[in-house]
This record gives sequence, C-alpha cells and structure tokens, in this order.
Amino acid sequence: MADPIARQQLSQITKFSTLHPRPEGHKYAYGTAGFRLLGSLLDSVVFRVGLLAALRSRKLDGETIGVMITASHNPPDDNGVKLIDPQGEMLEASWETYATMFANAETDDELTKEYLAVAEALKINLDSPSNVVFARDTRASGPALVAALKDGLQAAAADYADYRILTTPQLHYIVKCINTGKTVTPYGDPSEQGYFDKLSTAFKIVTKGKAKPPTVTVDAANGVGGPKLKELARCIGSDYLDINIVKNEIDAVERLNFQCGADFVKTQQKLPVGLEPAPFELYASLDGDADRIVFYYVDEANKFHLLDGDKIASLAATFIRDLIAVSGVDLQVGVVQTAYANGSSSKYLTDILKVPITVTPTGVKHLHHAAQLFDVGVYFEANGHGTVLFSNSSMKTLESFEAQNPGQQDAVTTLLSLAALINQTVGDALSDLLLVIAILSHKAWGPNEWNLTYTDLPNRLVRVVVKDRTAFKTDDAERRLVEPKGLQVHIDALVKKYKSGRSFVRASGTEDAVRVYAEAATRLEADELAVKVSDLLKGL
Ligand code: 16G
Ligand code: MG
Repeated sequence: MADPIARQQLSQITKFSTLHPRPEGHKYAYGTAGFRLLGSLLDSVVFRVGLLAALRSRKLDGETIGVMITASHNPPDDNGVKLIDPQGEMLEASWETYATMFANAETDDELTKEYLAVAEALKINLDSPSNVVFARDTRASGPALVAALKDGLQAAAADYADYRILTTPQLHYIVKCINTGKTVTPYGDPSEQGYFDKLSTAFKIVTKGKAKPPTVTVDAANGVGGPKLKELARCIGSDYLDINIVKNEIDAVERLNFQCGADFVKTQQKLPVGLEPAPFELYASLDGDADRIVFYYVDEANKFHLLDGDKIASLAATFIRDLIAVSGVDLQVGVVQTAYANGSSSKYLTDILKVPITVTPTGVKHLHHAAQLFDVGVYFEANGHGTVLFSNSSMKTLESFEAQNPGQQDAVTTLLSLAALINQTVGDALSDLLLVIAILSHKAWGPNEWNLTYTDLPNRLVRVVVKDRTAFKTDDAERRLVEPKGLQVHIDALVKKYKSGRSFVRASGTEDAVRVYAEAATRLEADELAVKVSDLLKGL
C-alpha cells in the first residue's frame, strides 16, 4: 500500500470528490477536442481532469501541463476541457484513455483507486512535484468549472497558476514558454504580455518597408478573441495596422458564436448576420476560443467569396517557398491537409506550386505530427485551424546562414521573423491573421487577387444520423470506407458519374453522427452527389 504522503493525497481526493459528484447515467469520452458537452454536466469531469493533469506533470518530472476550459465554436451553454502537453502540444493520445476512465468512475472510491492504479502502472511518485497552469474562455459556466479544477489540483497536491481568461493558443504558448524557459531555445516570456510582444515585434519586422495594410474587419464571434485582438493591435500600433473588431460583445454571453464566427461562416458559406461589407475589402472571422480563422470578401455584385484554411495554406506555402528560394537556404516546405481539403487546392499545390502534400485523418494532432516531418510544415484544416511549423534543424540552418547579398539576408530575416510570428504550438487565429496580412502586404494583394490563385470546387457537407457511427471504419486518411463492407463500391460508382467528383464518408469524432463530404464541378452536381451518397446510408 501507499506511503503516508500518497495515503494523505488519496484521502484528500476522496474527500474533495464528494463535492463534485458525477451525474448519473452520463457516459463521457475524451475526444478529438477533449471533453465537450453541456457546461452543466462538466463539474465532475473538470475536477477529475485536475487530478489527471497533476499525474501527467508528475510523470514528466514536474514539467508544466496546461488545462484549457473552452468549448470553442460550440453554443454558449456548452463547455469543455482539454489538456496541453509540455511543448504546447495536444495531450499524448495514450493518456486520453485515462481521462475517459477517470471521468466515468462511478464513485469517489473508484476514482481514487483508478488514480492510484494509474500512478502505480506508470511508476509515478505521488510525492514528486507537479505543475499545472490553466485558463478559460468567456463562457458563463467557466468560473464554476475553474473552481472544480482548482479543487482537483489541490486534492492532488499540484502547484498551479490561474491565467484567467485567454484564447486557447495563448495558453499553449504559455505552456511552451514555461517548459523551454531554462533551455537553450526559450520560446518566449511566459505571460500574456510576452505573447503580445513576440507577435507584434515579429509582425513589424516581417512587414518592414511595406505600405501600411488596408484596414481589416474581424468578427470575433463575441468571444475571447475580441479583447485579445484589441490588445494585440494596440501593441502593434496604428502606425502599422488598423483592425476593426465587430461581434465583440463578450458580456452578452448568449451571443457567443451565434450567427457569426469562423464555424458559422465556413459551414453556412455566408457572411456573419448583420455584417454589411464593402466590396473587395478583407474580412475575417474567429471562433469562440480564437484557434480558427477564415477570411472572406464580397465583390462588386455583393457576391460572397470564402478564403478558408486551404487558401491560407497555399498562400503561406507559396510565400515561404519563394522566400526560401530567394535566400538560397536548403529547406523543403510541405503541406499537410485532410480529406476535407478542396480538390482544387490539392491540385494547385501539387501541379503549380510543386509542393509535397501529406494527407492525414481529421484532428489537429494528426496534422501537427505530420507537419513536424517537413523542414517547414504548413498545416491547415479547411475549417481554418492551422499553423506553420519550423523544425529545430531548420531554425538552426536559418540562424547560422551566411547570406551572400542583401536580398538573401532580407529573405532569411523574414523567414526567422515568420517563425516568431507564427504560433509554433497550435493553430492560432490571431497569429494567422497577422501572417495573412503580412503576406498580402508583401504581395500588394487584396483578397480578390489572393482568391484568384485557384478556384474552389463547389462542395457540400452533410451530417447524417445513423444507428451506430462506430460501424463506419475508414482507411487512406478517412478517404475510403472499409466498413460497412461494400458501401465504398457504391460511393465509387456514384462519384464516377460527376465531373471532378469526389466524396467520402467518415464518423464524426465530436458528435454522434457521420459526415458526408462531396465536391464536383458545379454547385448542383456537388449538392446532388452529397444527397445521393447520404441516401446510401439510409437505414444503416
Ligand atoms: C475537433 C478538432 C478539429 C476537427 C473537428 C472535426 C482539434 C483540436 N479539433 O474540433 O480539428 O476539424 O474536431 O470534427 O483537434 P468532427 O470529427 O465532428 O467532424
Ligand atoms: Mg476553436
């Protein structure tokens, strides 16, 4: 049995756990984005995540773990919680199982037993240091969930710091800063101001000598991104950039993500409700925790044009590839996409830009890991979540490069500043916003010129409720169904009938449903293909 310190910890856990009873009959699962559901069902889950975070930190010799309380683009009554690993990355997949196990423990005693069992199985010394930092978005259920989290951390005897209200990527940044603070490559100052300073300084260097960009209007989804962007813009200064923030009512909690924000704009393929855009000006929408961004504009006929994650990826990849070519540094840029990437974007990257593409299953952790395999890995989901990773060895190459002329020197300086401007831990809407603005000002492009690089194929995404979504198994990065057996043959037969047709079916990782994606040469055909493939699922 455990030593006295462990025994005391276990009795504290049992005691505190009685204050955070698990609602009966609910099955929890740590999914692609952590736990996410109605805020009112999360008290016990967040308490238990506190316990897990404490263990995770102990397992990693006291390195700091992050806990973010947010439900991103979900409706205001939802909330969620996820863990951040020491380098600012998503929680290691093998630990998702423990998270799910803790969340579902039926009784306080069972929870305590599982806590001890995990500690013993992983040889975690319960007496060793444990460090956790956390933050939340603007949701009404946030403060009570923070209180539950603190109880969990206290019960497990972890040291913690409350970073209050932050965007998700800001917390990822802070976690990485803390854990690299004493290394030879510190990531930055582990504070919100450190984050603003790093991005604003880098933006000014990247755009040095370029004309001040036209004003950009940003829909902040009435979430945490609004006030943070305002502060970031203030740090940059109006000599360099003007940002007009709309949908910035963070106190009207019921308006969060309501008829606005990145998810609304991307899935509905239309403007946030109430926005009256001027033609050919650049607009952007963030999601509720500011880790996604999509851009758009209207033309002279007031027609809406979306510039999504695929367009951001190709813009970034072109710019970086060209800078590398000018600098003469020997580095390769690659792009990581998912099955949702528009067929035109993949064709453009491969045929025109000659940039290699890797396709991975949906979910940031898959894209992130694949991007780490390139010297410079650009990854974006079509929904606007993404970033650009510079490998450690690329950074060393760039830092030690001896330029032969001022042109080369400029290109290397810009590349190094881009690596500072772009959040290296996770997709970050604020950092991506500055990246896009900087590239457009280098190219002296407006949104229309950017959009003209290639034309998206019309596409349709349909959500289909089935009896058992786990019966849907895929391979080839979710592009082909292996089970239910025989279904893929029928999909293939339908797809063949459409010019530039492509379609796939995958089980959602966040909802009890499957998703059908279809694209084709015309709007009508894309819609028809989506309907026909969805029809194949009837009765399943
Ligand atoms: C989660 C993922 C997002 C993905 C989405 C797909 C993270 C942090 N988030 O929100 O990347 O696009 O799930 O949802 O990984 P789906 O599986 O329901 O289609
Ligand atoms: Mg989000």
